[in-house]
Amino acid sequence: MIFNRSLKEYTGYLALQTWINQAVALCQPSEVWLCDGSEEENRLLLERLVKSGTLTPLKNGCFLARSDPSDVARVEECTFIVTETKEEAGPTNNWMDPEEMGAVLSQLFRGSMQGRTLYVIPFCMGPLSSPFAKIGIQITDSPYVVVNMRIMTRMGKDALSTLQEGAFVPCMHSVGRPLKKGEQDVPWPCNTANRIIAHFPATKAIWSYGSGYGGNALLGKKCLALRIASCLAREEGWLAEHMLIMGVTNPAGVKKYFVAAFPSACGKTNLALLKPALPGWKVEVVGDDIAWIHLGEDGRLYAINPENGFFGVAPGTNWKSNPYAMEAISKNTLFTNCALNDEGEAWWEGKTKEPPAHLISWLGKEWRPGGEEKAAHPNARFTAPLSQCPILDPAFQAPLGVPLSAILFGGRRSDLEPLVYEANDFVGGVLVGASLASETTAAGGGAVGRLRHDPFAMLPFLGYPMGDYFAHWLSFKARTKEELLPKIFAVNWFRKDEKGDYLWPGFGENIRVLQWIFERTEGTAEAKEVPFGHIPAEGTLNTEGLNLKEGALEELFRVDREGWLKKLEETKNYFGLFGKRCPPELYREIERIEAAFVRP
Ligand code: SAT
Ligand code: MN
Repeated sequence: MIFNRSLKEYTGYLALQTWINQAVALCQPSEVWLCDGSEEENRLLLERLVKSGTLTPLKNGCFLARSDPSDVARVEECTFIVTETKEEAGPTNNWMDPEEMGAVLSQLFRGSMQGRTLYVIPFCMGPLSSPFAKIGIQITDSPYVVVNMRIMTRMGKDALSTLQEGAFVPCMHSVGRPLKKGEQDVPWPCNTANRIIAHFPATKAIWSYGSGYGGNALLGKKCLALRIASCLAREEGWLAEHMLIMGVTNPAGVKKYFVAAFPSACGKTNLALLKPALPGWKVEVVGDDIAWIHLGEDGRLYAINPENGFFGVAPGTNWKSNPYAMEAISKNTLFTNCALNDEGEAWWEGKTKEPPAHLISWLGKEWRPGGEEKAAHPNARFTAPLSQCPILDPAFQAPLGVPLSAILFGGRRSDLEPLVYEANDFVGGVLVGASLASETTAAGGGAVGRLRHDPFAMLPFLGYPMGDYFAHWLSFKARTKEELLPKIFAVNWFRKDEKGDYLWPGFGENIRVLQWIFERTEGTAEAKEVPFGHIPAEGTLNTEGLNLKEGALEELFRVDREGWLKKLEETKNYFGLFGKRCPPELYREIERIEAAFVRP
């Protein structure tokens, strides 16, 4: 079985050739295409995709794809970690035994590419010259995947030439819809009844079947750069995180880098591309979704962005909420499941104040305002190169990454969680990450708006047991001096009043919160001690010129003792799921906070 080999066998060109031969024998495609990543190749593939009806050309070198209505998001219930024992996958992952999964996959992949082209995509996650970069080779029968991977990763000849004798992560993907001789293809082939996204931590292999959408199909992203990378990171002593990376420069010209973890579709792209509402402040982006974090020789943490593009949520993006994203997606961008306006542009809810009088919806249907149906799918996406972003950080290719001053954890919480607080210390910060909970969004494929635990925003993306992951985070404390580690903060832009209105304006005004965080890392901003950490001392959060509703600020920082004690109790219950693997330090930290609440 080719998915049960050890990683050593996936090393260098010879192994690549062998693997391709095996894939060809298994999937039986009618053609094999080794991707070089060139302009010319991209043009040919885009032409193919327009001809097959997958893509509609738009203005400025953009294209629109409409997926099958049943294939619109990651499918967490079909995502598996395949290990010898269920214990090794941990209680938060779907598990299957390697032999059983091997049998399922051999059957599904046998002949799965008949009548199609098998594309071989060499890609590099991370800057090509970075010692932390990882090479992946994706085999796919979806040309839509190829043109997306070309934007999202460093793809083609250059990635292949760095392979030489090095190891690669083998990523097998098929949409699972073989074509009979003469059979007409559909615009979005998929096989949603049989979707499986399988990860093999022991061999670092990825096998994905049946879906052509996003993280299910662009295997460099969540599959390699998070699930498999989290396993590599645990073995090699670093962190693979669901975090944006941003540079923040204050009016005095001092620059610091922050990373921030939020669950999918909670505004990471908006924060990473923030246009500060305060004069003199500057934000630059290194990445908007994933950070690979290593301990530097100087004892500080450094982050690289393994990706090369944005795969961002379109709905809600507009010239006011995110002008830099709008600029980045103004050309050479692939839109998926957006609507089409009469001018030949992509449209989505929130792009303009009023919807156009006429659109073709993401379902390909005539659409006029006033109806029930949305014009764009809530998880509609844009795929755009980082290089088109006007505020791309000059250090985004830095091989060793950028030094971190702060780590932010945030979720979508309408109550309890204050606008911002600083954790007590590093262990307290790890507790903030571990106890993160957020209201669910359309990105995960399940019900929307339900509060669920999402530790470190990694619940769908961790390749091994959660308790071990908490311990891995804590291990950094012993590996360096605590004062060299980034300070850890919790943020929440989503607090609502009893009428359901947001208490905080968010977007560009979030720079005010970043300013306080920035000044805390410099040791200049004052804070008030509360049981779970530090909130801004009165008057230290810059609210000048901000028209907050009366009482909003008090409410944003109100310490709800009962609510917190309940949350802590509930967090202990949740941690119980991880049994002995959950580090005792986290329970001790909870007890410390509880005791501080009880003290008069
Ligand atoms: O996983 S995707 O890449 O489709 C998007 C997300 O959930 O963050
Ligand atoms: Mn994400």
